[in-house]
Amino acid sequence: MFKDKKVVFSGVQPSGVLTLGNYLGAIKNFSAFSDEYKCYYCVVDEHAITVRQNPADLRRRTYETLALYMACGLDPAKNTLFVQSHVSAHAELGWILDCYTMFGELSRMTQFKDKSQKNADNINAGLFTYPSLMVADILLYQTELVPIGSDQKQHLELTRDVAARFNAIYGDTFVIPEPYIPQTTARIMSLAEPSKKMSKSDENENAVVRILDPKDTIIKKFKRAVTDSGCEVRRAPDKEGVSNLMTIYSAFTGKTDAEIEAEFAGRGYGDFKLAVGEACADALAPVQAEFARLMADKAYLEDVMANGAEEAWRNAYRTMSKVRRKIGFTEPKRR
Ligand code: AQP
Repeated sequence: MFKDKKVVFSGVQPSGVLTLGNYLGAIKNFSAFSDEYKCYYCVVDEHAITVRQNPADLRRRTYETLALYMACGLDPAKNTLFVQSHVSAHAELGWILDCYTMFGELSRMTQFKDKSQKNADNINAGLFTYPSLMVADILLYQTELVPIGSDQKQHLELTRDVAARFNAIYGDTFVIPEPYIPQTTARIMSLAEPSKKMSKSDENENAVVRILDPKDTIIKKFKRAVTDSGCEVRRAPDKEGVSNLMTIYSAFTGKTDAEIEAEFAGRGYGDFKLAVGEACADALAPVQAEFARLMADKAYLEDVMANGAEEAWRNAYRTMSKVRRKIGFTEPKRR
């Protein structure tokens, strides 16, 4: 389809201020693909409304998420940056693929189970069929590679199953995508409950470091991070909190576990937590500065959105025409 370059697609929901998990597990890795692949990075606002959103907040966060993409190094000249609801083919293919996704498959999705528990008063049909919209997001662009955190692995497996099912019925239609999951930062854990993943919608602010938190807030949150009753900085299955902090420290400094253990031998958790907080805040400072610059220029963000949507449409349209023809939809006569 896109003869010259293979395709990368990924998305982030504008459902809150992005976290260190979103950054280290996904966005930070996106720009590595820009030279070699044709990259689509989407702000998935249609996914965000599976949980009730305040409209003004959703609108603002959509701009913010786009600005954060760029502040994290994504050049709109090299990557297609766009908003999901600006390309209605996502919803259209989503509906079609709902009809090729089984109730049993969706019932097994752990994210649906988790989010239904968290939103017991709003277990809507969209929350249930969210994964088949994600399937459509990916297949629409004939994607080869999807950079994601490990929490999205199950949805990617479903994408592969649905694509293979559709191809088996109608002949080759969709490329079957592969996940790209970072080795060490695939699952950044909550600072308050290190057995749970860090989530942007967590109600406990101390559990979550946000990309836009000021330096003193970041340091305060790391100082409060739950560790254990010991004092040894060492990665171990029974030291989830410390292991999570080591992962974060290593991601920002490039140091190995052995180097980190040697650096903090005999120094206790206080020094270690402060060092993690400083490394994190210092690494995020340039991202925050660039974000502020971009957010001050809304007209530019709107141009990026418009260009991205146009480019995405051009390629989505080719897949949609093929799918419509294969399943037997008629085309309206153009007048
Ligand atoms: N804790 C995490 N560690 C590593 N990667 C993570 N991602 C999310 N949390 C972590 C990755 O970030 C990308 C965008 O995620 P999303 O916005 O689609 O939503 P999510 O996975 O549901 O993330 P959140 O933060 O938990 O959002 P809410 O609270 O709104 O549900 C994905 O690639 C994801 O893997």
